[in-house]
Amino acid sequence: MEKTIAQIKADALDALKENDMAPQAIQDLVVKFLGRKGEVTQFLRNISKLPAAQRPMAGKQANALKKELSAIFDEALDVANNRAGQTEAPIDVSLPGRKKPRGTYHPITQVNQQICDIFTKMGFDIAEGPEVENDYHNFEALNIPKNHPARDMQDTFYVSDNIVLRTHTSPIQVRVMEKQPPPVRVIAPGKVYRCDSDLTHTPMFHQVEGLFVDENVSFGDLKGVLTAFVHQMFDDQTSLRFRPSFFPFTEPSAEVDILCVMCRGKGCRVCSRTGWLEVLGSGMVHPAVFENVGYDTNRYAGFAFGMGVERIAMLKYGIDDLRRFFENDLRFLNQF
Ligand code: 2NL
Repeated sequence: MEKTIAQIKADALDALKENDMAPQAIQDLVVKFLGRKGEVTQFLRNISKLPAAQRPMAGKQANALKKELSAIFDEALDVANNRAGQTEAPIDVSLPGRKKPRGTYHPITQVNQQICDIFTKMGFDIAEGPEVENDYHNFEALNIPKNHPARDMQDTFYVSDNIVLRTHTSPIQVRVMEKQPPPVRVIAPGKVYRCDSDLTHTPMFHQVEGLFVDENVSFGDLKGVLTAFVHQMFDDQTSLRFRPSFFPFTEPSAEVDILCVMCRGKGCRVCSRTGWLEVLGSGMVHPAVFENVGYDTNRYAGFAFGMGVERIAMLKYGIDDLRRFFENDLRFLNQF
């Protein structure tokens, strides 16, 4: 036998001393010492040739060395592999960072937010309520009679006999009035549902309604608040027109038009040659509605209004196709 266990160990550690050994060079050492024909393996094989008295001790030492070297080589391999990984893909800290694409709020969310901001700055609170509503809060309390076309299956999604998907956000305001006495200044934003789907209608759309109730509230207050709203939403030069209309829940009622943002009143395709665009509906709250919520109609008066968020967004941004809002095409959405 040429080498002792101590010599084999010294040789192995010597061989590993070289700094920055490549993983492959360490693998070669594993083979050289621990492989099938490696030095430690050979030593174990030759033990039978030793005098019987030396065999147990030599076997013990050789097996211990095998274990020890295997741990040392493993550790060295780990270190070398890590170093190799780093040199293959070094991080250049002087390069600018890679930009992550940034999301934006959906234009309907943005316009809804702008509408809410304008009214909260005027002192209105924001109220919310259920999208699945009962017949009473969606229709009855609002003076919409049993035979009104809005109640038809054609126009309203019925969940059951007297449960519907709300067709407007007015029921939110009815619930506010049931809970608190005047003064009331709230706006009610939210999703509403109508059984209707074509070029200009989607089964779900967004509405913001508003309600102002106090002593001595007049149609002049309605005009002032809605004029301030339009001037902030569009621009402060925008002309408005209050046109007589009808809603079961207001009397008198008025629709608010603005001078066409496209042709400035000359008449074009967008305003159907009228020079005016309808932006919202409004009116003085009908006494029947106040009676339903227990408000004293001799003491209190109020105005209310309602608008479609999609419609406001289309007019503000000059979008001619309602379906753009629902297609989730990022080329469209990223423009806002
Ligand atoms: C429209 C018209 C309107 C109201 C909504 C309302 C609510 C209560 C009482 C009375 Cl609680 N009125 N809301 C009033 C007038 C018009 O909306 O064209 N919306 C898109």
